[in-house]
Amino acid sequence: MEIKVIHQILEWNEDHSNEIKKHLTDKGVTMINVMGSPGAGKTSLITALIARLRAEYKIGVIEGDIAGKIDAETIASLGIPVVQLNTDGACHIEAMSIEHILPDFDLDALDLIFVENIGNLVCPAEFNIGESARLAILSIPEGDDKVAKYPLMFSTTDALALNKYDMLPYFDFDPVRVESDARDANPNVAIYPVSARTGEGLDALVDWVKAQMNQD
Ligand SMILES: Nc1nc2c(ncn2[C@@H]2O[C@H](COP(=O)(O)OP(=O)(O)OP(=O)(O)O)[C@@H](O)[C@H]2O)c(=O)[nH]1
Ligand SMILES: [Mg+2]
Repeated sequence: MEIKVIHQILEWNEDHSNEIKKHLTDKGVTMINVMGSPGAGKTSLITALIARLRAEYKIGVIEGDIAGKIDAETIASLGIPVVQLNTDGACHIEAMSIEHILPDFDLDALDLIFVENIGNLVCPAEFNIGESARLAILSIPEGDDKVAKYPLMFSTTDALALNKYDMLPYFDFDPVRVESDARDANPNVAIYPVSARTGEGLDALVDWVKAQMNQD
């Protein structure tokens, strides 16, 4: 599959986020903004969710990376429509770029778009991109202090996936501390211990995604 590469437009405008959200709502498309550190498992979790949702829903993916199209190739190999956004150094995706990319999808034929944001816990949280909901991923090897150290990411997310739960026996990671910090930052956050590798906990996360779709 030929993979289109789009380069980020550096123009910030919150109005564009609102316009995108309205446009997607009109089209009946739910967009999930997936955020987390490099290597937290964003692509792995998106892939695992696609496997569980694709029989029921038509899914597209926007892959954000500073450079390259490795993750887009992974998604394309699944036969899922994907556009790679290269930000050329910027540490987040902006609404303008999403607006520029959306015409590449047949929105009338889609139910759900996953956006894999740039890997870090800082800048992506500052920019609305027209998403229906945010899914932050924190993986066990990153440490249980990250919610406290990067509050904006966790206070603005709708759901928090604690990924690589299969690694819990090997790390000093206290899930109780993380849940407590996450609920202090955001009392409404939904928290899902999951493993993209073993499939543990994914049914509940799938249900969360479906619940976002039913809100549209
Ligand atoms: N043990 C274990 N490994 C995982 C899990 N999820 C992902 N990994 C591994 O973690 C590594 C990074 O996963 P990716 O899905 O590429 O992470 P990412 O967040 O998309 O990374 P970037 O796009 O580079 O920011 C890969 O080697 C995955 O196989 C998991 O639940 N358990
Ligand atoms: Mg990735």
